[in-house]
Amino acid sequence: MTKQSINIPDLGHEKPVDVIELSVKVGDSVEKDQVLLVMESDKATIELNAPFEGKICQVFIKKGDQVKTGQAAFELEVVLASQEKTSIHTAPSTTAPSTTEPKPTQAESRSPEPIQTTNTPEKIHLPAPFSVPTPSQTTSAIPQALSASFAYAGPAVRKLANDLGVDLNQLTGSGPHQRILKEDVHLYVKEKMQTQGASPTNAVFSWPNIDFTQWGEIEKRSLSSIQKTSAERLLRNWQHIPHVTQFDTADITDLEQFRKKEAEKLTKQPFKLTFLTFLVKAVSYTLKAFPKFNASFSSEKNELILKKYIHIGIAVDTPYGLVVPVIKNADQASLLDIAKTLQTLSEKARDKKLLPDEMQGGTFTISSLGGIGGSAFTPIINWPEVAILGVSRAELKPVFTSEGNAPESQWAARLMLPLSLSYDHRVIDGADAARFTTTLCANLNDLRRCLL
Ligand code: CAO
Repeated sequence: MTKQSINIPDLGHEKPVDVIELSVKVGDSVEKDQVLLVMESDKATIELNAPFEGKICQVFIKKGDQVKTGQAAFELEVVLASQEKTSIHTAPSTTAPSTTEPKPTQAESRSPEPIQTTNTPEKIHLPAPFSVPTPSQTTSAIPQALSASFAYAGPAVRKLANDLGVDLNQLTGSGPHQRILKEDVHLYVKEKMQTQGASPTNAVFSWPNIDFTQWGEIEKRSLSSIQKTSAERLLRNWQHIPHVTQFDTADITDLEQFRKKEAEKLTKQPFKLTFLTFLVKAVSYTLKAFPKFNASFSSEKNELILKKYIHIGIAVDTPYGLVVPVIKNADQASLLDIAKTLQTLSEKARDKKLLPDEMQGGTFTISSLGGIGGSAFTPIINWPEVAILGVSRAELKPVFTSEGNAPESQWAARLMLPLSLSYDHRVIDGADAARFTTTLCANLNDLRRCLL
């Protein structure tokens, strides 16, 4: 036995490449030509194959590492018979093996030099002894010895599997000698999607890597931890809750006049009486009449959990991402208390000072983009809640009305507030949603109804 270092082969350039698959571990027995690892440059997938039959005694790199030409990758304890059989000397060579090469004993007596082996489809010129087996060689050379840890597949199939996030060891190939084909990968993904559905936890799909620099200059920005958490939750909620969005428009002309008048009296206070305050009140009151919207749904037990408390979550836009502090028992709070709490929570949110308890226990969320603009949007439900209200910018609109003191119907300029209610259609019917928004609009139109 002789120990042999196996290095990353000449990649043809100085740039590091990613190790996308490590097919062996310390102690594994490997066949000659067995794939030890797969690297991926921006242009090609490159395999590093075992130059001899043997046992892996050291692994110097791991999946995800970036490696360069000449870097030590493995140490292999070469099986002597393998060297005898193939008569391959241990130094890199560009010439074909010769039967007159020194005998293994002689090879052993040399100071072993690192071997650079590879199987590169595109760029790298291989020393003949270590080249890719031809299909006929493959027939005999890819044997039963292939263990579960080694998936037998070509570079193109490995690249496809990597792009789709598929572990090739989970597949049985339908090609000759169980070689995994592209069709096998596609079939596997299709079956997974059908049996498990797509979800963050059982995803078999990942977006292919694209090098955008090929079209121009770019800048990379990492997501904040808040953004990462929101991204995961939004994806989960969007995928697993059947959303429908009901749109409606509330006439808030009178309410806004009242708000402005009252807000002027409070200018010396450390908080603002914003329109959102009134909305929280109106929503809380409406939820009392529509308990299904103030609930959670257990799909496992097929039951609706109706909550006797009303805690309103408010989506707050911060430089670090979206957070949702909660106004507890909003139905019982006065308008001034709601205004103060809103102010405190949104300041804390922007200063990253919210406590976990201040972001938990919400029963219904309001996402207000009205201060920014827009006419409608489709908010994503904030699980475990079953509905969320999106609020867009109020606008003066001509409305045909017969209400008020007008002797007969006429056009009037009214301040109209667009509302977008997304709800979980498993537990809320469209008719319920239309009733909810109609009632909410009526309550906003005349907030005195909330005193009843
Ligand atoms: N129509 C017209 N004007 C509105 C309005 C509406 N629907 N809502 C608010 N405004 C006005 C306010 O009256 C205020 O005007 P003044 O400065 O003249 O008084 C101005 O817009 C700014 O309001 P605001 O945004 O500071 O206060 P707010 O109480 O309306 O909202 C908060 C507070 C925390 C909800 C808001 O700052 C925020 O972060 N909104 C973004 C929420 C978000 O990102 N949602 C998306 C979630 S999904 O990605």
